[in-house]
Amino acid sequence: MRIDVLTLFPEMFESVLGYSILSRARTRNIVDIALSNIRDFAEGDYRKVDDKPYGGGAGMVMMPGPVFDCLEHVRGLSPDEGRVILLTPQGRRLDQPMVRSLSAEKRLILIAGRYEGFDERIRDGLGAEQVSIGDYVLSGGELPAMVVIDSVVRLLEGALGDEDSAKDDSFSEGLLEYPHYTRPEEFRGMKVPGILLSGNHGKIAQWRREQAVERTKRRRPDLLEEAD
Ligand code: 6GU
Repeated sequence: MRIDVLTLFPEMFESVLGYSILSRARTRNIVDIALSNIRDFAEGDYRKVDDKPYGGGAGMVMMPGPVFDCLEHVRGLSPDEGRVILLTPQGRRLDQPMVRSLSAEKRLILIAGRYEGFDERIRDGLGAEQVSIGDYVLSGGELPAMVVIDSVVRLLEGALGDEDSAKDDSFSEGLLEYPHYTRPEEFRGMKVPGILLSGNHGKIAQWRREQAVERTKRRRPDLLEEAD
């Protein structure tokens, strides 16, 4: 998969992309992530990318020109059309089914914005899907773009080792994940459930399923209504 990111702060991505699963997926060529700086497409000595809102009001608005020009340039970097996603709190809320659908694409183009908002012509004219990562406000689209990248890349073939398969993850079947334990068998008076030490794989699978359902019922009853 190829992922292009359009941002005013490419440096913000370096640390997240440089560790663990994402770093390994990049070195194994499972994903190619390219960062483009929207400011490189701004005009004038000051390379201005934002301006005051028409009609007045607080804050600055992201100008359409640099974003359109940057996207046009980025489109030409690869022959694949790609699914274009604008990160905004006004978008459709990201969930695991959406992550799965994004992970099936050959190319994603993510646009992260800053300031009080985008000029509305960015939403209208870019043909981008609008995606939010939840009902709260962040200072920009960079962290949401990193959330999309992380959640998508870990589903790509070969991104996780065999031992840490994604199929049992929380939400993978619309349920929260069952509880995990490792050594020691007893820690500060808290014991590992006996069933996990029994060696009975059928019973263990059944117990984990029950725990997942029970935990989802208690913590996220909203998920159970949609689960298989
Ligand atoms: Cl995609 N952007 C910003 N600025 N805030 C958010 C968000 C996106 N998703 C949730 N909050």
